[in-house]
Formats: sequence, structure tokens, C-alpha cells
Amino acid sequence: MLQFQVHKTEGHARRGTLMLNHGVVQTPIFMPVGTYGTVKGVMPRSLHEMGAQIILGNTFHLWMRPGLDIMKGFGGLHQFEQWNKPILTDSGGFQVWSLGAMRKITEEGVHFASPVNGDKLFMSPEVSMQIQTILNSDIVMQLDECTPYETKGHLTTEAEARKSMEMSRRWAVRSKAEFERLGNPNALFGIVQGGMFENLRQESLDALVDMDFPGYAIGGVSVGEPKEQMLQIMSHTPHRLPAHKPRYLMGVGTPEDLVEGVAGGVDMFDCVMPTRNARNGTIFTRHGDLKIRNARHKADPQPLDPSCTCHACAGGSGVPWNDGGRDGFSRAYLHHLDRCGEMLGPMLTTIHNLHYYLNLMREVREALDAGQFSAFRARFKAERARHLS
Ligand code: PRF
Ligand code: ZN
Repeated sequence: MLQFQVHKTEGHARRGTLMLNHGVVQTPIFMPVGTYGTVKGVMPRSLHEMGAQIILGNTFHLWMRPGLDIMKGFGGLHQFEQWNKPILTDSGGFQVWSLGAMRKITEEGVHFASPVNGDKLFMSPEVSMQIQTILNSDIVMQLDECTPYETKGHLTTEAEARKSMEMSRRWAVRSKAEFERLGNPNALFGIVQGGMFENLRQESLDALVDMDFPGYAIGGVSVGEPKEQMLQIMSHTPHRLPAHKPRYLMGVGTPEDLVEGVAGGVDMFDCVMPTRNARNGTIFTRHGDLKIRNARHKADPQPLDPSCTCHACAGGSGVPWNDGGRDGFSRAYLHHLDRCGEMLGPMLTTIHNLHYYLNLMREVREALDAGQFSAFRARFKAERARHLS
């Protein structure tokens, strides 16, 4: 079950509310990625406190480990990972596809060797729906094939992209039929493919819209294409999807990409960037990005971003165990934790980066509520380009 209301629009950008079986999501929204049933290094309590409304899980990874018997025993992913708010699961197509030489894609589905123990496995639209039904995620994704930017060393041709898109379209039909046969009580999204070709994207979109999914995703973006190509897709595809249904841009992107996606009419985003970059020591701030590993932070007493209210930047002020102490953790301390390989380092930088992404989307929603999104967008770009330190 899913209901979606659009409250306000500005150009193609929309401010909406998405009602799912495990709760309500205010859009536009960023969804933290929890591939193995955990947003790496962050407790559900912290996710909730930083304003996460919905998180991702991964069909493929959870199928490999812990496997379906364990998941059935817990009645699904919510109970297992102790997050009783909405969850979206990706179908596994993109992840199986990423195995490269380890897999063979046919019309029927994907044959591959388990990266865990080498067992021969088979993923099909039907299998993906069966797994996602056991996971009981609020939003289920169809099995698709993510069309690559390059095929065998050359840019993917229109004929290759068409073949791939048409298979994803047939897999959409099979995904929907199996989802309905299983009586899954959640919401299934179709995924628009078509590579870098506007006409193919339009054909894919038209076919999926005819199938009447409760929501739609845009896949096959952020696959190595130049930034202009992604912006091009953002300018023509999202707003052509049904206005009264949620739109999800898969696996994107930088803070700038999110704001441009919203401007193009996207409601939902996910990306490993804030969490993965945090673990590599790349920090997002409203004044551009910084690398905590850089020696210039060695003795810096400032927090990551003095204007940030996250637990890393402001968590140390006015608390009983640090009464009268400084406000938040310094760059010097985070630099030190990184140098020593201490696990608190990536935990704090992950909290900061996720807080930054979630807060950015909160600001986007507030700007849309106030009819000020276009001014916000211009100010945001200017601020990010103005590096302070
Ligand atoms: N399909 C699926 N998941 C995805 C993608 C896709 O095309 C992408 C592309 N950026 C990320 N995750 N199913
Ligand atoms: Zn912070």
C-alpha cells in the first residue's frame, strides 16, 4: 500500500508526502543505504535522531547472507535490523550485474556464482519478488538490467541500449505478475531504463506508465557518463512521469546532483556517497568538501562544519559528561582517529555526512514550502563553491 500527495510545486520540483505501510515520508527525501541490513556504523536510534525517514536494503546481499530462512524467522527485515520505519529494497539486478565476469544474463534471468561460497545461483524477476516479499520492504523494486555506459570498450550503442531496455520492460511485466501472485501488501516500483537515449527513455517510461505502477524509478544513471549527460536526463525524464506518483532517482549522487534532481522533478534519492565517502575521510559541508586525512587538519580545533548541528559537530556541547567542554569534536581529533584507524572516526564522519544530506533535503522541503526553491538552489550552488577553509 502506498499513497502519495503533492502539496506544492515550483517548476518541475515538488513537495510531497508519501504514506507507506511502516510510516510517512516527507519528500523530497534522501534514503541512507543499508545494504546488509545496516547503515554502516550507525545505530537505528541515530538514524532516527538525524531525521532519516526511510532506508535502503539490498535483496541480493541479504539473500546471500543471512539468507531467507533467517529472514523468514524474523518476519522480515524491519524486525531483524530493528528499524520499524519504512524500508525500500533494491531488486538485486544492479548488484548481480556488478559481478561482471561472474555472471551470465539471459532472458530468463541472471545465472551467477555466489561471491560468498561459489554456489551456482539464479536471480529472476520471480526470485527477486519472492525474496523482497520475505523481506517485507515497504517499497519493492522490479528486477531490471542497468544499461552500462560502455559495452565491450565502446559507448553503448542505441541498438544495445534498446535491447537492454526492452528486456527490463519484459522483466517489469514478470515482476508485477509475481508480486501480485504472491499477494505482497507493499508497493512495487517500475524502473525506467534506456541508457543515454531520450527516445528510448520515453519508450521505456510509456510502457511502464501503461502498467500503472504506484511509483517509478529512473535507473541507468550515474554509470560513468559525463555530468552533462546526467543533467540532460534530469531535464527530460522525471517530469514526464505521472505527476501524482513518486519518482525515485537510483544511486545518485553528490549534493549538487540531488538539488538538480529535485529541480527536474525527482522526489527520492539514494546513494552510498555520504556513507562511503565518510569512511574514506571525505566530508561534505555547505562550503564544499574537505579531506580529514589532510595534514592541515592535524591541530585544527574547529569542528567539521561550525554551522552543523550533528552529533559530531555539536554533540559535545551542554551535555553532562562534557559540561563546560568544547562544542563538538574537532578536526584535529577526527584526523587523529583516522590516523589511528579508530572505529569512532568513521562512525562520526558517517553521522556528519548523513546529517548533511538529510538536512540538505530538509532545507529543500522548507524552500519548496515557502515557494523559494529557485532562490535556494542558486544560493546553495554559490555557497558550495565558496570554500572557507
Ligand atoms: N537499477 C537498479 N538499481 C540501481 C540502479 C539501476 O539502474 C542504479 C543506477 N545508478 C543504482 N542502483 N535496480
Ligand atoms: Zn556535522
